[in-house]
Amino acid sequence: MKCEYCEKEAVENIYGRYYCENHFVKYFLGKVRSIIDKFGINGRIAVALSGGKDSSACFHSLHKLKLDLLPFYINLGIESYSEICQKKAEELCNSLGYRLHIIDINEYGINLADEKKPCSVCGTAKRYLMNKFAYENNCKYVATGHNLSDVVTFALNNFMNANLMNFRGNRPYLEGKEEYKMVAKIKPLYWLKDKECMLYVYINRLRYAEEECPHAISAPTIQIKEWIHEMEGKKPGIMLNMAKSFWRLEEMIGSKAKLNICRKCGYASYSKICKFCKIRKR
Ligand code: Q46
Ligand code: ZN
Ligand code: ZN
Repeated sequence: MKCEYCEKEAVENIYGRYYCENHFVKYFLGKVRSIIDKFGINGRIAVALSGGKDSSACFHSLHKLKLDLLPFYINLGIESYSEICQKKAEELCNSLGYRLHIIDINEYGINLADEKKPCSVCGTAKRYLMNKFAYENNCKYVATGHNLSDVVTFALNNFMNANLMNFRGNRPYLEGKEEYKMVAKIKPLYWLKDKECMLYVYINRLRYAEEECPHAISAPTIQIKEWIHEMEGKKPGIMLNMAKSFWRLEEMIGSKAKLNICRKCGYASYSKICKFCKIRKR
């Protein structure tokens, strides 16, 4: 099949349109640009690198769009996995001319191997440390590599568990709150599926870790993601519509939770002591 926009062979079919490598990359960057423009992103962005394909695609696309970036990596101290991922993130940064900033979770007294629910602790620690790093380094935003598949999976998982309190954070842009030391969050890959991120890293020959976190096997979201991809295969566009619906729902629900300042660390918290400080105390 030929590309819709030139004579070259197509490599991808997106919602019924065929794209060659060049035009696919243009499509991809156009989707990232649409998020940047819609929310008027202008200023330094701390980019969270995990060593995986999505954050690598996120960082590379923002670099291509010539934004002001500060890449960082959170070493979770998970056996050899964390070391491999750090190495890949460092290689990617070196190849693009950046220095990677490293944050070591063990320095905060957290050891995921000792935790009964490592993913829950890991999620809290990552959110906290990302924001702290961005805030302390005068960044206006934190960018993460969450893509369309992740956003829909996350929202569906909460929906299926009647967890409407956590039914937030699905939007591509979450405003910051200076008085709570909260930096704005952006998801530049919001409109792009897993498979498209994979194709982007492949075409651009980006370095990324193919290894999975050993704790990922027990995550219930893996099955949900497989299921939505199967549905998407049968009915292309269904994921896009779900993301739009969840976005609207989130706006309608709003957030009634009252924000405080953690008495221990001075960052935002929904109780007197933030979740991160509670984990550290434990
Ligand atoms: S939450 Fe769980 Fe992931 Fe953390 S412990 Fe590994 S699988 S890395 S996104
Ligand atoms: Zn083309
Ligand atoms: Zn705290």
